[in-house]
Amino acid sequence: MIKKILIANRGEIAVRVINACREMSVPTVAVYSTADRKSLHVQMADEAICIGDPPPLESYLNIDKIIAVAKQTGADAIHPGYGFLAENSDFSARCEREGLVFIGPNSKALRLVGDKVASRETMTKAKIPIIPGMMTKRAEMKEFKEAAESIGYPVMIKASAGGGGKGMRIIYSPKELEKGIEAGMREAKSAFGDESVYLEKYIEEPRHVEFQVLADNFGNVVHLFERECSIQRRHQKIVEETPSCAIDDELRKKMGEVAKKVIKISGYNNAGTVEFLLDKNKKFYFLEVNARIQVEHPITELVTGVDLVKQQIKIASGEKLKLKQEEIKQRGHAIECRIYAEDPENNFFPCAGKILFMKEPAGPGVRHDCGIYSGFDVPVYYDPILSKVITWAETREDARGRMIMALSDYIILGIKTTIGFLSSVMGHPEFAAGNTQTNFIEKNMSDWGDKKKGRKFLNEALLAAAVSSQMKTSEKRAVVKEKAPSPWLTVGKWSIGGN
Ligand code: MV4
Repeated sequence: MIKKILIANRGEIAVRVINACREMSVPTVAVYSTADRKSLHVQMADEAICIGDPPPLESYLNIDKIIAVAKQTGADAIHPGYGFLAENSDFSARCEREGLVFIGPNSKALRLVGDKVASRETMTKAKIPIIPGMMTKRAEMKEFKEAAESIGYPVMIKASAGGGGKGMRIIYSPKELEKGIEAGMREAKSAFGDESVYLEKYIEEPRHVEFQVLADNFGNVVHLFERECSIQRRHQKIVEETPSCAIDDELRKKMGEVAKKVIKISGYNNAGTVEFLLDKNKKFYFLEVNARIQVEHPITELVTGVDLVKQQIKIASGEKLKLKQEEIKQRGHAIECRIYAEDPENNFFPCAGKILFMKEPAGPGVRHDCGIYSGFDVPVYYDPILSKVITWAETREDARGRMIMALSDYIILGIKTTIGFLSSVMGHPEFAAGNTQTNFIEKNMSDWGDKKKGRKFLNEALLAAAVSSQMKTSEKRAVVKEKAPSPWLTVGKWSIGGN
């Protein structure tokens, strides 16, 4: 069994992982940058070590430093969360060499699934359906032209080392191709350090349906059904739900089996997500494997009752999967809304700053995975995700109703957030009807900012004033580390008399 876990991440996912460790009585080590001294994950972990300056390369991406802290604190395992080092095969390999357990897939599988063209080749051999397109990278311009003709326009340029939509572009006609390829290669080089690009048939108005899988170190693989993540903005998911309205039980079964096969032939272990695109005719294509715990994992946890982070830790400890495919069922419906520190009235511009007041949503069927608190200063250096609201109910309509309530109860003052925008998405008749193709935001929400502009949120200003004095006493305690839990640690800063 793992004795102590270092969490190589920050924010809500670090908090989520620490909570799983606490439930399993595994001690935790938080690492943090100087911008995160007062972060929630630092307060919650049993130990916390500062690893450097705010820029990610000097802290959360600093492999040498993180390995050194693991050794120094006696942590024998590292959970990478999502982002940062989560899908870095060099980091996974380094942990393997140093005798540390990387709570994620082995480095070989990680390398394979990180190379889109290589994995397309592997999948073709195994008769996994993939989007028609090129099977080689590093082609000459002439070969790109021939490939585009045989695939048929429009085509899509993708980076082999890419994923999550970075570096993609659509090409509608032969005259755009050459410039597109050149630009795509430049972009891929600067984003991934690898200029390899390839062409695929462009699928119009697809839906994004992904399957959660768990694989132990003994070849046992189960899937935990799908998540639909079609509502995205510039390749950033903002709403996810399960089950998907777009697939029936027959298709669900087929895609689940294909997902497991993808995992088996990749030699993949631990938790993973197999992404598919679903076209208008309900034909599905394998897209990529996301080799990490994902932001949207809670919706799967709510409908299946399986704690995915605990499963990750058990698998990494060398336990066999106890879950049987027949026993995993979807019950009810879950929706997740991601709360970002962004201004939806100003093109989703990131908004760092101090949170003057926060009231968390709560109630039956409401889960709040959160990395912030009243008084916390959101740093500018990292992904602006603050928290996630996840609701569960027996039906989609009731889960949507609970989400609308939860979002209206949720107050964050001091910085701009996407809460109001998400409320509008939840209330939109097209969302209510389940019309969640990937162009949902452009099609239905593009005038949202204009509608809201000029409105004065007087209530917010009044609330801010009212709570600002209270803030002085409700500031979170400094980091205090004691072995035994004590009520004095939870009361916050206080004093007798005066202010
Ligand atoms: C595509 C596509 C259309 N045709 N590939 C975006 C994320 C990345 N994992 C793959 N993506 C897409 N790949 C082909 N051949 C359209 C998208 C896409 C998309 C996919 C899922 C959810 C939202 C999306 C938004 C824009 C484009």
